[in-house]
Amino acid sequence: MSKKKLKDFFKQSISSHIKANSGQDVSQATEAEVWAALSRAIIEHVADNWAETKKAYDKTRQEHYLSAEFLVGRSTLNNLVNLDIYDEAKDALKDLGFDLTSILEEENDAALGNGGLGRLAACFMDSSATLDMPVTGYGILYRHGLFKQVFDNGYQVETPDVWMEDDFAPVVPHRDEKQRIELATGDVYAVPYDLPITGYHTDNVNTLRLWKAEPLTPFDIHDFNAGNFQEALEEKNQAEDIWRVLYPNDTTHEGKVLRLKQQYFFASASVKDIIRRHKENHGDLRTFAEFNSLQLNDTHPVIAIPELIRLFMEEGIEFDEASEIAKATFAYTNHTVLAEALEKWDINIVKELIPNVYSVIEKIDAKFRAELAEIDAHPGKIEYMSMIHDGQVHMAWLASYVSYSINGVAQLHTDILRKDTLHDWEDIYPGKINNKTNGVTPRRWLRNTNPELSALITKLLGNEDWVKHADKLEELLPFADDKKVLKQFLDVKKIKKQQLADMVETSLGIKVDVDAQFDIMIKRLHEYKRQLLDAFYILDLYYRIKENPQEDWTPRVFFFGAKAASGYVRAKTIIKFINEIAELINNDSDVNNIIKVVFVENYNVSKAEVLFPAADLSEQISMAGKEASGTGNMKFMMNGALTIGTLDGANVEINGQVGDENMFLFGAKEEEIVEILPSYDPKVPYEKTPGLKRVVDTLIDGTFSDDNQGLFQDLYNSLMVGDWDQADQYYVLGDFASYREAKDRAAVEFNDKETWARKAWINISKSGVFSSDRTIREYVEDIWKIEETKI
Ligand code: 8GP
Repeated sequence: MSKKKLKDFFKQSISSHIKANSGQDVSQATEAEVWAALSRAIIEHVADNWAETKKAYDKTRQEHYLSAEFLVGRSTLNNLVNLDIYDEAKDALKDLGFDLTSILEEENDAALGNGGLGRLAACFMDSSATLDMPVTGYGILYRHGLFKQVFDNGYQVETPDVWMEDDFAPVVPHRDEKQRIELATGDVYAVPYDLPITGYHTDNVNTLRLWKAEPLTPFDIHDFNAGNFQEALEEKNQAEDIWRVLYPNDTTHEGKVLRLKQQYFFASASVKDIIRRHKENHGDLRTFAEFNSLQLNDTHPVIAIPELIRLFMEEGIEFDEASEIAKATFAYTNHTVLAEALEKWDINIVKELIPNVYSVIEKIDAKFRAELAEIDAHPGKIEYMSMIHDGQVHMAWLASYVSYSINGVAQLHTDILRKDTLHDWEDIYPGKINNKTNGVTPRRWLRNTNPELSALITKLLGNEDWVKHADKLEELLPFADDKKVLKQFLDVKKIKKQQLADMVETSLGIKVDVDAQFDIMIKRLHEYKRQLLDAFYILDLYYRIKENPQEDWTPRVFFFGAKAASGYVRAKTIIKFINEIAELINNDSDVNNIIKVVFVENYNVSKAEVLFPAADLSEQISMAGKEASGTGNMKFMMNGALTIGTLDGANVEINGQVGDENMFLFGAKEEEIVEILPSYDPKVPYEKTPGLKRVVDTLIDGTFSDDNQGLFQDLYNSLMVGDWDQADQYYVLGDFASYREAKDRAAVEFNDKETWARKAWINISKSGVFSSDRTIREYVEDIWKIEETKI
């Protein structure tokens, strides 16, 4: 289509969508209505290709990516750039009297995820579409996402995230493909809503299929007519609870049941949908594994395994054959070695909610035990590894047994899975565990969030090929010695810092100096990630500045963004502690012209898109061995920030790319931690490290107030009281001295702008390997065995 035709198409389409939806002329429309109409126009624009892509994929072997989370964020800008129709849409809107940039601001983040695992799934969708790979995502359309975080007197308060009203314009329902889901508490329908996933400069349009639960009958008319209005709606409310929020608090029994219900709901709906498509296209169920592979993104969708077997048995296939098909179908990704994240369900909960599925799990368990007995495995080992023991169903073990592939998400993490978390599986099934180091999409995380840097890169490389072939970024390396280029890079960085500064001033009323070093820590709040280590550093720096105001301090702004799980009290206490420190520092005129602390409220994808490009220093400071990979570390690197980090997760691989001299490494290594912890006494660093005692004591000496709730005392105790496996489990005090040295050095080095820019530039040049296109190619070749299917 010519440019002119495209523009006319958008004008016409947007106007008629507005008319159809509101009965009004476009000139009367609100910006939100225009955004919705633009979303529908994009769907109209891709509709034929989308249908054709589905048809093409149904003829071939395909991958189905099951995930409880897809942290998509906004889609519109991404779609306009991918489809190469940005300018035409912009001109069309201009003619209609609207400004595209402000229309795009109307889009709420699709809040369908929580953290790394969810954002990874979204990057994988983008890369699969871009590479024309037959991959479909399956998840839940959470009505209110995770939660919206607000700060009240520095405390995190969770409120519902009203990100979608009754309707969300970018998704399309397919009521004709709804599935009935069998639950002991009452059956429900799963209705699919499809989000088109466009790829960069390709005609293929992939699908993210999100399920919504509906009651079988909208309300009970007899109850209603009898005046029992509450009862009349009970079934409807129960169904709506299923898709109400992501990760409902599971500290109560009801919460646990609801979580399992959600998992079964979307796993069952997805498996039924995949079986339906297979039957329609290939007829014979016995060829299922030839044409389909299902990737289980962590343990949340693992209940799909017994469900698939159960459905095959309903179709007349014997258990043994059905389970062999399952073994050739499923692959499992592990995202964490933290014990609490390897899900287990009380047998009674599973038995009561999905009895028919439970009896299949029992069969799988018996088969596994028999297979292990056959090879003379030690009985104790069999007991430990079996899916059902200790009154619980062990989802990670179920996944590890049945899946044909188990993968970790960075080399170090995979090594730990092999030697530790899953070492029994490694012994019995050597070769099953493999590594797929994570990646991030350079479309969203560089091209679209940092158009200024992208323009510079494109100018230097002569074309935009790098957006699809990120390895080409390496050709930027020679410019590391080009002073003019480094100057241009610093100019871009300043623009991005100004944009963040503006956002912070508007939303929080805090003014920050864009010449200061922007030091940013954005990720979920967890003790192992050690936001507390950063907080202690900042507080110690504050006291040092107070004592020595005349010293030549580098101006710095410390940014945080993090949500804590609603039931994770200690994580919430750390948020309060950081907010207290921010209050103290930002209001102290002795220091607030040198340092400031900004805790960005309700950190989400859209805010991340402003934060990553503005960073000078990227905080990746988890206790070694705990962070499976990290993906924020890659986004920072791509945008020219230097990493301060431990040798953990993918930091190890970043270090492999840029070398020690282009990042700030500190802290105990994983193999050292293993040695140190058994005899570790946190009181030693507490007493010996200059400045440390003073900052740790602020938790109990009244410097800060938690309104007498004992929260800070508990945090203090977690560091200082108990044996080695209790006190300071995450080695915060142990690594403090080394962290302080590294961070002080990063502050001093920042003053040499050109050397700093050179290092940042090397980071950008070396970041290509962390494109999720590379990761997806590895999944495709080693696990999925699917082929490029271009329409
Ligand atoms: C995260 C890991 O913590 C992170 O290191 C990794 O980069 C990311 O997964 C993608 O692989 N893990 C999770 O998000 C996670 O375990 N979430 C569960 C709580 C749901």
